Amino acid sequence: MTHELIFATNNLHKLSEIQSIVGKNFTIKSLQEIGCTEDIPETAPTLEGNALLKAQYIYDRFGKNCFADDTGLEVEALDGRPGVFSARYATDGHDFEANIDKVLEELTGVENRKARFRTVIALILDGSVRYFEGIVNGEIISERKGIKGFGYDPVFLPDGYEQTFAEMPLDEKNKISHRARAVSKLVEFLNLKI
Ligand code: ITT
Repeated sequence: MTHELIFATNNLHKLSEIQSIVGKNFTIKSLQEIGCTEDIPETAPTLEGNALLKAQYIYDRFGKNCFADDTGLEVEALDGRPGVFSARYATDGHDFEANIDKVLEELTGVENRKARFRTVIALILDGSVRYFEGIVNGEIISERKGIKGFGYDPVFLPDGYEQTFAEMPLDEKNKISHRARAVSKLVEFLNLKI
C-alpha cells in the first residue's frame, strides 16, 4: 500500500526531488494535483511558524496528511537576519540580486562572516504536528562566485568546502544542503511509520 502525502509547495523541482528520496511507499502530491490554487499565507515571524501555517492550511481544507517547508539564511553578525525574510529581504519579491547586495552591504567591514541555511519542515500526520530541521553552516564571502543554484548561493561558502553553493555541481549541493538534511530526517521518520 502506498501512503499519500501532500507537499504544500508550488515548486515542482522540490517536489520531484523529494519523491525520488521517499521511494515507492509514499506518493507525494502537489497542490496543483489536489486542486489547490490559492496563495497560502506565509505571515508567521519564524520558519517553524510559516511551515506550520502552510501545512495547517492544507490539512484544514483538504483533511489530508501533508507537510510544508520554509528556509532562511541566518547571518550571525546580523542577529540571524535575513532569516524568515530571506525571499523578500531587499524588496517585496524574490529579487535574488538585490537580496545579496543588501547582505553584502550590511556586512561591509564586518569580520564575523558566519552564516547558516536552515530549513524547517512541518509535517501533519493524522492530526499530529512534527518538525524536522536541516542546517548547513558556512560563511558569507565578500564577492559573488559561481552561477549555479539560486538565492544566496553565489556568496555562501559551506564549511569544509572550497566552492560556493553556486560553483558546486547541483547534485553535490543537494547531498549536503539544509533542505536535503531536513528531508532525510522526514523520510527516516516516515519509514518508521510503515
Ligand atoms: P516556496 O515557498 O514556494 O516553496 P520560496 O522561494 O519561498 O518557495 P524557500 O522558503 O525555500 O523558498 O526559501 C526562501 C528564500 O531563502 C529563497 O527565496 C532564497 O532567497 C533563500 N534560499 C532558500 N534555499 C536556498 C538555497 O538552497 N540556496 C540559496 N538560497 C536559498
